[in-house]
Amino acid sequence: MATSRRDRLRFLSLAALAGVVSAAVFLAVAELVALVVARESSPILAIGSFIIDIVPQPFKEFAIATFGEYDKIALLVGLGLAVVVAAAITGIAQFIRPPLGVVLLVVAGGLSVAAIVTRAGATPLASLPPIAGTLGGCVLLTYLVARLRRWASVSPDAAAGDRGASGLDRRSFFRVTAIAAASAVVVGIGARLVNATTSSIAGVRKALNLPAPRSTVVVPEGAELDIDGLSPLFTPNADFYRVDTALTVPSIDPETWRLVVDGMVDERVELTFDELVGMGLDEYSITLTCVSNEVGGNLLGNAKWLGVPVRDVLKLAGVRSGADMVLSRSVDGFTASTPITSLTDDGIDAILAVAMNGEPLPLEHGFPVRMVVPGLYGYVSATKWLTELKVTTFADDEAYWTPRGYSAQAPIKFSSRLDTPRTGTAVAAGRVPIAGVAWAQTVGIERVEVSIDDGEWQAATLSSPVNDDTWVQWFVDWDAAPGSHFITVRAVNRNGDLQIQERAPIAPDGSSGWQRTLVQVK
Ligand SMILES: Nc1nc2c(c(=O)[nH]1)N[C@H]1C(S)=C(S)[C@@H](COP(=O)(O)O)O[C@H]1N2
Ligand SMILES: [Mo]
Repeated sequence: MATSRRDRLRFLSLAALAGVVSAAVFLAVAELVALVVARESSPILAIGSFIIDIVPQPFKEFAIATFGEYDKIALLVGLGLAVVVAAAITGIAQFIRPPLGVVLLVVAGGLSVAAIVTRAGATPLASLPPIAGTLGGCVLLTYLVARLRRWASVSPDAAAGDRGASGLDRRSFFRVTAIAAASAVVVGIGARLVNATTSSIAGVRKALNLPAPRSTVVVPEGAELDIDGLSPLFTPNADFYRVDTALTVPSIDPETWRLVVDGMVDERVELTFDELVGMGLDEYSITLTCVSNEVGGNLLGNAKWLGVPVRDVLKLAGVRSGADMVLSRSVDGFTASTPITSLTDDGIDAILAVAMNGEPLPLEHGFPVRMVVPGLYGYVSATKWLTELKVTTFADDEAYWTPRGYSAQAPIKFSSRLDTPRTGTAVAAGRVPIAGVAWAQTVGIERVEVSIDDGEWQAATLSSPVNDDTWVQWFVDWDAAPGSHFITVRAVNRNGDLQIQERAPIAPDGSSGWQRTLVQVK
């Protein structure tokens, strides 16, 4: 074995390199095999999804709060770094004590098989890619580290000699490492790209022709105020918040999409996309809200949705008595538990939506079909990439977030938000509009009130409401004097209830409290 510390360090680094290249081969082989036998089971994505499902709730909230929209990219980067470090350790282990590295690689392979086959909708074939990857990685690791060890034992002064047995081992180590690394990169990236482009649903979505709607949303005069910094009445799709557990956006072809209605029904029903939209499309304006929205937060938006009432679809199947919940399921396994009354009540526009603000649903917002239910937080109602409606009971079934610290039922706590002026951007003294939005889906907003520096509550002017399911905009004209000021806002709904003042965290059923904002006036 190499004796000098420098030599030892050199060989350990090369062993780490062998480990990293073997891991790259593992992933490339797995991606290649996945391309042939199981498109949806890319090991790295499956492991990422597995991690999303098992990480504790506070950590997930931290990730969303810290990285926002980029939480999944952050996860992938973190995962990538962890894989590199683990792979380097595997190489070193194999060098110091063979076959320890191979054992570690087999354990990693076993864990990926477990992560993949436990995914919702995984086929038995899905275990092939990580098994093939493990085999490829093990063969390469064994070969490379064997060369390295021979080279190290024959020639303590490793780098010097290019002749004899050690020179041979040295050359074959580098040659095989380089070839393996290059092919892993080419094959791995190639397979991923082919997989991504051949399943390109973006093009299908673009070409999709929806039947003309029977009705469109009527926007009354004065529904939209023209104030700088105020949220637009309809949130553009590109700006619409996105919250889901999907690491990669599911690609679903409307041609092969089916909606199954089963469970406590008279007759199981299966609908194609054409059958669903053939039932007749109407347009609805509904404000969607996430339970993770903090007081003053951005996790809500308003859109015009084109869809079919859920009650019409349930009628086709016939709901049996005793059912009190519909468990809606996404193709990726996510589920939401919605009280059946919210879906069958003639006065509530719960819909299966196929379009958002005049275009087919964007892929990230649930293409081709999602649920939208006025008055309920998204996690208990707004299932994207919808595939099944199971009529059931709260006693018998549980949705994705229920065992993860959130209530099985969660009506939206009505609330108000200040959009402008903002904390941190000083405004000039004089006439300053204070403006924002307020929402009380299914009930409607009666009044919004503003208090400056804890003084008298003054009524804000409201925009003309589109309907009770849509937020309203509000504003107050303020004669701002230089200095710092506190602005507090609260709403009253059409039942005459005052917005809850007491602060509550987002778990288990949504935040509450009046937003109080500090603004600087120059
Ligand atoms: N398939 C699926 N649907 C889902 C979710 C999810 O994680 N997976 N998240 C829900 C939550 S928590 C919210 S708030 C809304 C958000 O919808 P959006 O991303 O279109 O704004 O989708 C809901 N539908
Ligand atoms: Mo949510």
